[in-house]
Amino acid sequence: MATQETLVLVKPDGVARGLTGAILARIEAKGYALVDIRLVEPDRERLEAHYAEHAGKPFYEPLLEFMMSGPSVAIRVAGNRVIEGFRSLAGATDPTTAAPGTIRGDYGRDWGLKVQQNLVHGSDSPESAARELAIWF
Ligand code: DAT
Ligand code: MG
Repeated sequence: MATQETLVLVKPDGVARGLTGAILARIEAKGYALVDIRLVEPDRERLEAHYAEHAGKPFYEPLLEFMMSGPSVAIRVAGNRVIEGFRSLAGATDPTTAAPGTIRGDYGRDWGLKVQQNLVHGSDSPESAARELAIWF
């Protein structure tokens, strides 16, 4: 597959901890292009759209609360197979089991029940990327 676009979010924990630059550096070092970038303080409506697939799950409300706790940096990233590639850079959802060398593995901490504080979001399919990019840009 050729060039794709994906939505990357540096979530509120990543912004608050001053990790935006480190995360951007990894995206750039991998050779992906930064197409657009903005700081966003999302309201509930935007987050309900973004996380629609998780509505009703036990972690849904805490996840929305966390995502409203501060600004996120939204980035439109382009590159060959960038959707799969960024998820590989990000690592597993749970920061404790995310492999060393990944963003979540290197910077993510075990916050007890707060698995949602895993620093970044990356779209998981071309369909998700198109839908999510329209929500954040
Ligand atoms: P990912 O962000 O790796 O695509 P996901 O789409 O399954 O993971 O979940 C979205 C976010 O929700 C995830 O980044 C953190 C939070 N989350 C997922 N599973 C969770 C759980 N079991 N407990 C708490 N938060 C969870
Ligand atoms: Mg996901």
